[in-house]
Amino acid sequence: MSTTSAAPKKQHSRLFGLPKETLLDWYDDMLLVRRFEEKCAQLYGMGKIMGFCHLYNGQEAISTGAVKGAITKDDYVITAYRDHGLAISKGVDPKPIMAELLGKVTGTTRGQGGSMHIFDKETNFLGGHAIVGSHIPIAAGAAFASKYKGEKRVCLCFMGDGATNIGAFHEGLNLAALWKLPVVFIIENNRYSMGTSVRRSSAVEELIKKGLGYDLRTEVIDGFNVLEVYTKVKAAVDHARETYEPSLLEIRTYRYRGHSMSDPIHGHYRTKEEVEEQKKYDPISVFAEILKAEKLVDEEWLDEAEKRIKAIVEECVTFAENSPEPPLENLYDVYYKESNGE
Ligand SMILES: Cc1ncc(C[n+]2csc(CCOP(=O)(O)OP(=O)(O)O)c2C)c(N)n1
Ligand SMILES: [Mg+2]
Repeated sequence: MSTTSAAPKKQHSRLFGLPKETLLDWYDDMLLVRRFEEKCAQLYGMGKIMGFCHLYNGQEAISTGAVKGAITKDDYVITAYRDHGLAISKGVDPKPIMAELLGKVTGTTRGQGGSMHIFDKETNFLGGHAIVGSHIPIAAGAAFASKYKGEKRVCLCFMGDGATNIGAFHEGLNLAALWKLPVVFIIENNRYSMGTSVRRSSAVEELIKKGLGYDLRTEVIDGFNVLEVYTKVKAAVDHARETYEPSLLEIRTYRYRGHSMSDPIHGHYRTKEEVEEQKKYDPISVFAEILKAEKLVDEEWLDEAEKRIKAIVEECVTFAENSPEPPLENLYDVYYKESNGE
């Protein structure tokens, strides 16, 4: 045995041995999602983004920990209409996302899908679905395809708390459990579906209990801590890859903005104080504090990160604003694809 072996590297136990570059990359990703959404709110106010637009502010630890952290490019991600953050964390170029929001031909769906329908074949981002719960059986289908072809791809299926009250949720979970499909169902429990709290809409408040009816592997996760999201989602993904067995995860989170851009931030269903109280657990600040405590970053680095991310968001806006609108003859192009019989 060598007596001159290098001294062991300092282990950051609360950082799960993750390399510094990875952690800083995750910080950038969370910040990009936050600043991208803030810019969307601004552009919406200026009338440059129109129609439905649901922002992800407050939920960034989920997209970064689960999508950027716990899966690979080959894995699938599918979600509902609150989709910008998950798309960015999946590696979809944010410039075409912004162009899609502005209805430009360079957008991810050639400007004809809008905010709720971000798709990207290249990164296996399967959308962007406006009908609550409709994508859950589609997730089971994507996982079925993976298993049928003998691939090892896992599908991460995100949904809101409200979606767990929809019939398609139960159909999707049942088939995934019955056929042992490699899908991880993730409830982003932000406590409200539009203006209705979980208590007023679900027979069980602990949504995770809904997995017991299908004998699913279940786990509750703190959605304010990106590291916890990463480790627990990764465990479910590894399990799905090895055994083809699905899981149901409930990530407890909070949305800072109104349900969509046309809704008030608190309205009558929650108080301003509640929103302010929840902001004390802001996932980006929580992560910044961890990184600082571990001496991986300082205030100067954090300021630089702000500048770096601001420049990326500005590039997205310039790209989108300088892009043309879709020509009229494209009108039916993106909706149907002729089958070649395969
Ligand atoms: C089948 C269906 N019913 C109703 C709606 C209207 N709707 C749009 S979003 C929404 C709330 C869903 O809340 P949740 O699943 O918790 O997701 P969140 O918005 O909190 O991310 C409703 C009822 C819809 N789009 N589809
Ligand atoms: Mg909700």
